[in-house]
Amino acid sequence: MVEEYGLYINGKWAESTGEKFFDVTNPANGEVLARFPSGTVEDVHRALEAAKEAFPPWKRTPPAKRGEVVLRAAQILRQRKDELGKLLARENGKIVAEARGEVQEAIDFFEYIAGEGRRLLGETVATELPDKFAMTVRLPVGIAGLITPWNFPIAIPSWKIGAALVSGCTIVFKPASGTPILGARLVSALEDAGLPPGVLNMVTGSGSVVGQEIANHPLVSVISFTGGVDTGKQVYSCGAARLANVGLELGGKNPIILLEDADQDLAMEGILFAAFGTAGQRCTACSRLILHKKIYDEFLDDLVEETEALKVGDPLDPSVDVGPVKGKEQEEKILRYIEIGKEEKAKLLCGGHKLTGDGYDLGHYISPTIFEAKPDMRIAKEEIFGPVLSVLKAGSYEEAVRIANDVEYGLSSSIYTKNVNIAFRAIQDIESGITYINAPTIGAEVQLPFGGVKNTGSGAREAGTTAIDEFTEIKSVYVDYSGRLQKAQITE
Ligand code: UN1
Repeated sequence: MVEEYGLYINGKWAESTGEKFFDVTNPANGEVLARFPSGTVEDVHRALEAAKEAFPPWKRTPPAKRGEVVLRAAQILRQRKDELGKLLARENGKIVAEARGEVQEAIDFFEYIAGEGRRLLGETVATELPDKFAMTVRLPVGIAGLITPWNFPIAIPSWKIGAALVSGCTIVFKPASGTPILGARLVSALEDAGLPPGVLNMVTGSGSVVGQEIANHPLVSVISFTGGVDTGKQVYSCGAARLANVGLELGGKNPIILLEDADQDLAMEGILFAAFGTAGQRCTACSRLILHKKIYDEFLDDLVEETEALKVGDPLDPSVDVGPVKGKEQEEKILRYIEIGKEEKAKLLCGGHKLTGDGYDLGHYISPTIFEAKPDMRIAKEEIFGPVLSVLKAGSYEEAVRIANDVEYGLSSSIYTKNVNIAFRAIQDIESGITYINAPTIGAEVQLPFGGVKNTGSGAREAGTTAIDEFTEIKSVYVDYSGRLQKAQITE
C-alpha cells in the first residue's frame, strides 16, 4: 500500500500549495512505498511564518522542559524501533541490522541531548574590576533550516533536530527526497511527545526549490546541511550573503591504514564492515585501504576472497551482508566510477558490475568491488559513495600517512597497529575529524563530536558535547554591583 504523507506545518499535516507529488521507492525491488508533496516556495514561507510565531515562547521554555519533550520522543521511538527499522531498510536499502542500529542512533542522540537541557553550560569568568561579575549564557540562534541526506534518514535528522530543539531554536526541516518517510516518522514521534505547534515544521520537495528557499531566506539564522560537497558550497554561499551561521557535513574519502604488525583477522573484519557495510554509502565508509608492502600480497588475496563471499541481496533477509545502493542515480554514478577506474588502469580484483538475475533485476545491486589503485587516480581521490574500495601500497608508516592525507576530504580515518607509539602519532598526523585505532572508520557514537576537516565541512561539530554550539549564540554578560562607573582598562 502506498502511504500518502503531507507537509507538517504549525502542528498539522498539511497539503502543499502546489499540485505536484513525488514517489519514494524501495531500492531493493522498485516497490513504491509512499507519496509526498513537492513543496513550493510558498510552503517554505508558511513553515517559516509558523517557526517565527513559535520562536518567542519556545525560547522562553526552560531548556530542561525542551529536553523533556525530546526525551519523550526518544521513548516513543524506542517503542517503534522494530517497525521503524524495517521501514528504514525498505526506504533506504541498508540491511535490517544496520537500519535498526540507525534507529537506535536517533534514540541515543535524543536521550543524550535531552540531558543537555539540564546543562546548556555557560562560564563564569573573573573580571579585572572589583564588585563586578562576568559570565556567559547561551541563547538560541533563531530559526534553524535543516537539510538532511538520504543515507541516514533518521539519525542525521535526529542530530540536527534534537540539538536545535534543546537549544531553543524553531525549525524548518527538509528531508532528502529519496528517504523522507523516516524523517516524517521522526516528526510524528516529536508531535506525539507533545512538541508545541510551529516549533518543528517539515517541507518535503526538491533541493532546487525547497532547499534553495530555506538556504536563502533571511528568516533562517542558522542552516545545517549534510550532503555532497558541491551543494554544500552553494549552501555556504547562500548563508554567506546574509552572514547566517552555516554548519556543513560533506564528503569523505576515509582511509584505513594497515601496518605490518597489526592483528590481521581483526582488521579484515573491520575493513569488510567499513567498506561494504551500508553498501559503502556512509560519509564515514572506508574507501581506501592503505596496506603495508610487507603484508600486501597475502592480505589482499584474503580480502578479495572474503569480499567475494559477501552475500548481496534483500536488506530484510537477515543472512544478507550488503543491500542495494539507493537508486538509479546512485547506481549510475558508482558504475561510472568503476569505468573511470578501469580507464585509469587500476586493476579490478573483484566485483565491478551491477548484479542481475533472480532477486536483483528490480533493484539496484552492485557487487562489492576492489581495485588496486595508485594514490593519484580519481577513484582513490574522489568520493564514490558506494561499495568500491581502492587498495594502495605503502612502504612505511610515513608514506601511509602521506597517502592518507593527500585528498581533499578529512572525515574519518583508521589505523591498525599494535605499536602504541605509532598509534598515538597517528592521532596527531592523520588529517581527519575522527580517528579510530584498531577499529573501522564507521560507527561513531553520539556522545562524541562528529565532523571533519578540509572539504569535509565547516562550522561547529554535530553530536557530542559540541552539538549545541551550532544552534546557540554565546552572550557575554557583565554585572557591575559597585554602584559607580568603573572603566575597564582605564580605572586603576
Ligand atoms: C554519515 O554517514 O553521514 O559513524 C553518518 C557512522 C554513523 C554515522 C554516519 N554513526 O558511521
